[in-house]
Amino acid sequence: MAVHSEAGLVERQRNPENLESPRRIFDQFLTPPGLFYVRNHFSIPEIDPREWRLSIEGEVRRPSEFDIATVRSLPARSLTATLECAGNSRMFLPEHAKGVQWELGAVGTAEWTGAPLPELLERAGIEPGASEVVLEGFDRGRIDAEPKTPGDIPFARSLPLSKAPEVLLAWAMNGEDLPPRHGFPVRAIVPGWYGMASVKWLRRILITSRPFRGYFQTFEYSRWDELAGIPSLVPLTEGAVKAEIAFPTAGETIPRNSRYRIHGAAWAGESLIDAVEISADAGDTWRAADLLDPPQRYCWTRWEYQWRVPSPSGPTTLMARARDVDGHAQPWTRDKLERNYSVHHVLPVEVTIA
Ligand SMILES: Nc1nc2c(c(=O)[nH]1)N[C@H]1C(S)=C(S)[C@@H](COP(=O)(O)O)O[C@H]1N2
Ligand SMILES: [Mo]
Repeated sequence: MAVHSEAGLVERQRNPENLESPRRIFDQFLTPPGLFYVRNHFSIPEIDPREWRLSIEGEVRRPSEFDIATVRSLPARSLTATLECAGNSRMFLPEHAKGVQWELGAVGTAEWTGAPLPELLERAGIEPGASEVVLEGFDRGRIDAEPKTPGDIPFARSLPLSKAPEVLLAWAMNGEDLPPRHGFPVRAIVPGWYGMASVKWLRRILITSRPFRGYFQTFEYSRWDELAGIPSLVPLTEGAVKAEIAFPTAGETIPRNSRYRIHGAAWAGESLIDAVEISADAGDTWRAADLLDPPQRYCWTRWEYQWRVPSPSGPTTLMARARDVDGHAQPWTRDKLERNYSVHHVLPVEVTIA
């Protein structure tokens, strides 16, 4: 496993470039762009900002094109949001699951600045009966594994028009121009949803009155849902409630009779974290962790727990579990309906007291 020397990102795949954040990102509320995980399905497109245009078409009264100066001149808003890849933590599944083998660092938090999506939608004028917004990126490629794509396809995802008021067309990340890897010059930020919805390198916004059935909406980034007892595939949308233990790491040796700061972060999709609890005995007893960041919509909350490490030596299983203010808690077991995505059940971290 190679480490990206300048930034400290862990390379999970070279081409396309897929990079995981190191555990020290959990020390800061905002993740520096140079340490923010990178999830690409195709090569990063080279975009000349002077040539770049974003079009809006489909079920609109005024199909239009926007250049970068126009997008940046629209009323701007800043939004702090955590992005988590739906494949995050896949490495911890007991059975190998297909896809990039992320540990716990396909997640990060940034302050995004840009134009609210409704600003563009209002200028284009949505036709009555329209229901979805398809976001298309500039990056394209062919998928050779079954089901093979019919030649090159773009990365594209849709969302219902009802989600549009929360969506940002972002051109800055933590106050600076978006880096090329994170979607320069403009990307979507769909807060509270898994990362796949936040399409980078935006090229086109298509308004439709039919559900979009693209590759990354059906074959990938979908889950099984029970439709009157019949499993049917539905696109992934909102993220699930989840806590991650950043430290200690699995296999660590911890001095007996010591104090150890167990810490990490928790997030809850469109909801708010209510509590994080820690178990140092494989789930028999639980104690409340301290929340270090006030719970804020769309953002992670970092937490810590001062563990009084007992005196008997031996292996110990640590666990964290979070719940949100709407009563959702992390499940104890893995749900098969989730396919190879949304790993958010309670995960053990095995350490040794010595
Ligand atoms: N155009 C485009 N947008 C994309 C992707 C992509 O491959 N192409 N990957 C998606 C996925 S799966 C995730 S998790 C996020 C990751 O954003 P980041 O690379 O800025 O962390 O971007 C999303 N947007
Ligand atoms: Mo993702």
